[in-house]
Amino acid sequence: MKPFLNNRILEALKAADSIFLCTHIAPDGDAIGSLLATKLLLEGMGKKVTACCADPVPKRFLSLPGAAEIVKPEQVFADFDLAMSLDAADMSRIGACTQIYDKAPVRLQLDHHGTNPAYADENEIDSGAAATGSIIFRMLKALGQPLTKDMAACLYTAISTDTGNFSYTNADPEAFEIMAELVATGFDFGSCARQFHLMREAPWLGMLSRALSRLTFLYDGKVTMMTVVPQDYAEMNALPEHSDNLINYGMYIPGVVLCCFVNSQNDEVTKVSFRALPPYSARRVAVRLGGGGHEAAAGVTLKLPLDKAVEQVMKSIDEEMNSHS
Ligand SMILES: [Mn+2]
Repeated sequence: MKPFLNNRILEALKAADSIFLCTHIAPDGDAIGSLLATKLLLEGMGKKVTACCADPVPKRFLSLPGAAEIVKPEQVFADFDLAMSLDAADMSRIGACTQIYDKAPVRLQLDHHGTNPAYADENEIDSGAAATGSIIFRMLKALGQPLTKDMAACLYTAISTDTGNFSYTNADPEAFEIMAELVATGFDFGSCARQFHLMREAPWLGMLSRALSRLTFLYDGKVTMMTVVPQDYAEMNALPEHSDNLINYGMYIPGVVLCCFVNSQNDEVTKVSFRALPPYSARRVAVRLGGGGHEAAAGVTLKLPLDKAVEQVMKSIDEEMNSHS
């Protein structure tokens, strides 16, 4: 287990009474799991905690302990002694939580994105951590707090989703060490695993069928591209969360080293995600377009219509493929 390094964060948390917690927009399992685990941890220390996310909590995470208490920024009127953001690679990623976060007298953050500019007053950023959930586990140990079943369910959600159910290379020894302690609490591992890693809602499968129907191979089968458009969401009764992880199917094909998922939002905005295998870098492809992320997984939101976005994306992919040919 790696140590928690920034003691000033621990001291600030101990000294605070009211705490504002927030996480990134379009929240994933690490975002919601980290938010709820930290909420439970700090409540266990007698703190008054408000957990906030600017975007709705995806339905599949609503069964997690405390998920119903996550509020929207527009529901928050109180002032706080301290604000902490979790898993947000830069401050714009917390969306409308920024106003509340920024006016707190002490601003902290925990994150594991290598591109994080350390925007808080006190930062604990470890790009070597499998998930922000791993850093929260270190913090729990450093604070000497007990690990409860409810916290275990939340941290399992955080770490297992960010490691692709322990199948990505970021699933390091620490992730498995933490996992052993989580399972030892007796939390309902079986139903959490089934819920987060096996079950799929019908609209998600509908979106998958649309994405696969448009899968194209580029660069002699080394690159794949998939596209979904607003009409797909409407026809499949799908929410934004129903395109989560569809991109991975582009990487499940032997020989593919880089894949791209183009998610058209409307005539003006196109979200694009990337996955890559070394030596190719999803982060480099995204950063050239103004986005960010990890070597293996990254993304960008382009203020461009679909066709113009694809043009830009192709240029960045071309640069990446030519740099290693
Ligand atoms: Mn994460």
